[in-house]
Amino acid sequence: MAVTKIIFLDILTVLPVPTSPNTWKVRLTLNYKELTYRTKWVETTDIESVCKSLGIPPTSMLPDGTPKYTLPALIDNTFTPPAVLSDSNPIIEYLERTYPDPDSSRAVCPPASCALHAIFEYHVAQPHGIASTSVNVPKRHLGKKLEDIELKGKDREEHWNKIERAFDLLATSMRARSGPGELFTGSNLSLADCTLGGLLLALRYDSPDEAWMKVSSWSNGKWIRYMAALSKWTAVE
Ligand SMILES: N[C@@H](CCC(=O)N[C@@H](CS)C(=O)NCC(=O)O)C(=O)O
Repeated sequence: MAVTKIIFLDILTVLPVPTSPNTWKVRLTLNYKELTYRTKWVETTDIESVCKSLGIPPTSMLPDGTPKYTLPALIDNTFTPPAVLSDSNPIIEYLERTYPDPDSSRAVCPPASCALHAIFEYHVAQPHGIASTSVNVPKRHLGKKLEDIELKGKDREEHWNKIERAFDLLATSMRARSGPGELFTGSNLSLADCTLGGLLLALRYDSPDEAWMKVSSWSNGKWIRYMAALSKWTAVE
């Protein structure tokens, strides 16, 4: 039996599916590229020790100056020495560089799209962007307890209205593209889809009764169609 050379590190949850937007982002890419990989599931409390033991670099610094370790991470043993990476965007760029699709129109992040993708990332993926939308997601980004940040009553309603407007704006921008397909560039996956798709998958599994219920009722069903288009690449082995 062939040895699986790519090890993908994802966060173990109590659910049978991952709920991290950033790990989903990379999983979507691995699946889209049809790469063979094995998931190493890591408990949240073990991320630092596992990363350190495997030589995976930290992705940022904590306020006290100590290194912060996060997932996703990936080890590719196809090469000697193996490629050892952390941080979703560098991992996706590595996969793109190392395993390009022979059909260049299937590229996830073509070099010409880098600047646009960086802007998208800034407005959508970072803690101040749409990613701060779900009342559940910020606890991961900001390291705060849910009960300390949870909005209530009118504030919560207003927050959801703001998010709905942001999603409507995205849906309107996506309608401006002619041609078939529900994704940002049509039917193929782009980095923007990995980012937004990762966020929506996390919302759907993490908050099915509130966040996903709301999002799926917005923008004339756009986000239901969007998720259906992504479903080809959401398998979790
Ligand atoms: N910039 C990193 C951020 C990754 C990140 O924040 N991962 C979260 C899960 S979505 C994590 O590992 N959190 C663990 C922790 O904060 O202890 C990326 O894009 O991969």
